[in-house]
Amino acid sequence: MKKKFFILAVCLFSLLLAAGIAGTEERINLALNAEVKVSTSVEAFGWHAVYLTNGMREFDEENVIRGWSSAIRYFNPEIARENSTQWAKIDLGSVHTIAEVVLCPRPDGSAAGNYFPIDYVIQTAVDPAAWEQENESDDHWTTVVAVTDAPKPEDGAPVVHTFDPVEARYVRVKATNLREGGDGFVFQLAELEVY
Ligand SMILES: [Ca+2]
Repeated sequence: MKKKFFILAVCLFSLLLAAGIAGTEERINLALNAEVKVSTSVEAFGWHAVYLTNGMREFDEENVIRGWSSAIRYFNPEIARENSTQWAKIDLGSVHTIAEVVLCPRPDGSAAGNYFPIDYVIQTAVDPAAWEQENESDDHWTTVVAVTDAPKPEDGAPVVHTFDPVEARYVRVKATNLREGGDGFVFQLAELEVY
């Protein structure tokens, strides 16, 4: 009886140890539920700025939770009919050392990858002035990733950007060349993650 108890205890301990090791390997998305500010936003049809950091890379079953979309032709033809600069920035809440930003395009069927930008930069900042600033200016921001001629991610798979570790509280994705579609020149992301 004592032996059985001992074996049981060893098994239980091993399980806890394994769970502990698995737990330490789990990466934490620092952007999860982070506050979001954007250049323009649809705020309808399942596209809301807050969905950029809601932890969902996929749309929900009813398509009412999608992600963030900049202005579309239906609501703002004066913006969407021309190629423009559109951005989203998030507040991590405190300064963290980060080295990776994941951009998740829309993942839905034949629309997967639509409105993923062609030219864009990923920028970081620690100065609250970067957060308060309402325009697209690069003041207060440091560019850590610059992409030109990005292919359309047809499979809707997340696009991972790694860079040398940097101290950051704020992260901005600024697109300077948008992909055109039926809704005009638009920037859409299902999710933004930071590690
Ligand atoms: Ca999302």
